[in-house]
Amino acid sequence: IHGKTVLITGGAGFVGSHLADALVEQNDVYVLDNFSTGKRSNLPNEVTVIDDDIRNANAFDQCPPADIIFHEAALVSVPQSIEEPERSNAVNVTGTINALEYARDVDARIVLASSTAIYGDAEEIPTPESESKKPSSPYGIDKMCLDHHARVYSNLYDVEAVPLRYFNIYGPRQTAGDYSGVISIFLKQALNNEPITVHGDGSQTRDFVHIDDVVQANLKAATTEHVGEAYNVGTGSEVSIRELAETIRDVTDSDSEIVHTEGRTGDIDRSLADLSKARTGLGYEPTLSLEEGLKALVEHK
Ligand code: UD2
Repeated sequence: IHGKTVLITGGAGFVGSHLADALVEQNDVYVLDNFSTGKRSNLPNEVTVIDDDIRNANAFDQCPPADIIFHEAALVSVPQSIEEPERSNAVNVTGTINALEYARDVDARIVLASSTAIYGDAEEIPTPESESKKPSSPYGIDKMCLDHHARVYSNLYDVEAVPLRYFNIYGPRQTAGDYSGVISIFLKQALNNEPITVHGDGSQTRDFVHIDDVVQANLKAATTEHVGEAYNVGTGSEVSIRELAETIRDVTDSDSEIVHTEGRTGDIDRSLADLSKARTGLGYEPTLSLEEGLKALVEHK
């Protein structure tokens, strides 16, 4: 993509700021972020920042008509959505409708951050996009709404919407807090020689995809002819959380012990992407295995 006006919601966050990096040299990039979790230090200097909230529809009017929108702003934590379902709905659903309305107003393409959480405990593994949607958390319900709204906006209003169903993303700038992704938490624990906290027996699996591959999928979704369709973005490999804890302890040479805490409610048991549709519809191909991605991440620290 070059010579475009690009709006990134959540552009100061983990995924959004990597997209900003990839786009800023050849495009006019606007970032809409309320800095609730995003950081200014994540952003390249050349972007224009709109410090506002996606729940406020007027926030979008501060951006000149965009050609492409990447809608990454979200409340990303499953446990937080269980504690604050109303807030999760406001940010993840109302905020998405505002983004879609803006796309409709200015006739922009919109790529949206959907999630594999919409499948809940899937019957088919690896899971194709046609899997039934039985989310097991408010977060999953909200992302299911995002995914359906994108399809319906495409059908009803000809908005070129492309939801990407992210599996578990990791990489630099993912912060380690109570509501963060497990890899950032385990890495912090391992590097500090603190106990690594596996929830439950650790047999639950995830398909961990490196941020560079997520950026690749977004750039392809920005130009694909196959719009109004959702695509899985993962690697097609799964690892158990127990195994992940051991691998992270190894790659960091840590003395941490691995402890098991109570299982998390609303937690999904197995998660693994079928990438057939992403390969044909987007030309997406993951480039980093978990081992490679983890090594790069540890070297980066
Ligand atoms: C992640 C994303 C979510 C969504 C989804 C798609 C985050 C914060 N959440 O949800 O936005 O896209 O992936 O699959 O990025 N765990 C531990 N110990 C810990 C923390 C977590 O064992 O200290 C376990 C947890 O119980 C779960 C797994 O690790 O089984 C992954 O948890 P998570 O919160 O990183 O991600 P998930 O899959 O709930």
